[in-house]
Amino acid sequence: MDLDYFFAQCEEIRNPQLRGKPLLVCVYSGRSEDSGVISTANYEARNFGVKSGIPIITAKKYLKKVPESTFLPMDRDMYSDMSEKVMAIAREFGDPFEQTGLDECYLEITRIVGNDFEGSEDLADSLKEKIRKVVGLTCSIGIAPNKLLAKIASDTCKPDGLKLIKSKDILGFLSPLSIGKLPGVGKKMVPRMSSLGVKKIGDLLELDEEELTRNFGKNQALYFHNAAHGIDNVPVKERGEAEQIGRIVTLKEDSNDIEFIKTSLELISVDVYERCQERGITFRTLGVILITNEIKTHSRSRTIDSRSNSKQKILELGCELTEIFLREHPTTKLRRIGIKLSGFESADSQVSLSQFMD
Ligand code: TTP
Ligand code: MG
Repeated sequence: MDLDYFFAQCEEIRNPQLRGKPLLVCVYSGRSEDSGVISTANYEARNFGVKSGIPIITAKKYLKKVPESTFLPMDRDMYSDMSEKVMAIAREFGDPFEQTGLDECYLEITRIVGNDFEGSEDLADSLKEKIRKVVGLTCSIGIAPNKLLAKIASDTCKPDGLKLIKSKDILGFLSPLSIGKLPGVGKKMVPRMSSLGVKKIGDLLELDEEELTRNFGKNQALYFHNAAHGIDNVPVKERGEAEQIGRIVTLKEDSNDIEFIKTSLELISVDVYERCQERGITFRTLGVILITNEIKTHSRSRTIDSRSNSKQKILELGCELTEIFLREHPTTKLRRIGIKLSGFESADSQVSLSQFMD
């Protein structure tokens, strides 16, 4: 998931009058009035050739004939705030979840939708819709068998796009793309690739490993060779304290009967509880993931006042959130259900804190 023209879109949300005309977020260096570079620009400005990284003076030249263009200084605090809200939503949709920048993250959804991509587009649509409704931002999502392909897919469907690449379509999708679309092939690398006859990603398939190694060294050669084949085995990894523990199961049959669903929730509660126990941690936030018989994915979460690691508490909260959802959707039946814990702290630190307070 990658947010569209992120900093500029944040500014459009703060001041909707800026929509529909070129808007540029600038990093002013302060040396003279217009010295500095463009951080990002909305699509209206991009239509005039404006790109991240070009001098502000150049952008002004491109937009000479568009006096209604707006140039704004960066407001990183606001963008970080928006980013946090988006990521709090996104992490409910993947397990594991990995944030890799202010405006991008990866979600492992295999355990949620299964191996066959069934329901993956609905899941992505729900995520897009929730981010748009709650925060107001549009984003683009690529769904693929690995992170490399998902990233390229999201880049090719911008803005407000959704692109699914199934295993059988990998080479057909990758080969015609220009080589610059491959992560790691920057401005300097493009002419080097070109001198080897590589203009498209597919052209890489024509070079043998020896030739690649001679030109790029062993590590990069291996990366290019694999990437051109759509191979990437780097897993989605939780980062730092943002880790979460979760488990999703399929109900024996589709149901909206809380007593029936509770038997599955009991099973999951024990599992996540034991994993917390093993690691000696307590949680503050519990979320449920609810996948309906129409393969629509919903999530609900609750942050509790005091930390917990009680089996009873997990089950209780899980049931409560599920019941609230079922009341809101009286005709919906659930097919799969999951629980996710986050906001961890080690149980030890709590003990020592309470001792200290005594
Ligand atoms: P990107 O996701 O690369 O760009 P974007 O979100 O503006 O546009 P797109 O719709 O193509 O995704 O980067 C995210 C933010 O990082 C961007 O809004 C501003 C900042 N940024 C810079 O400050 N300088 C840069 O050169 C780039 C590429 C991004
Ligand atoms: Mg972006």
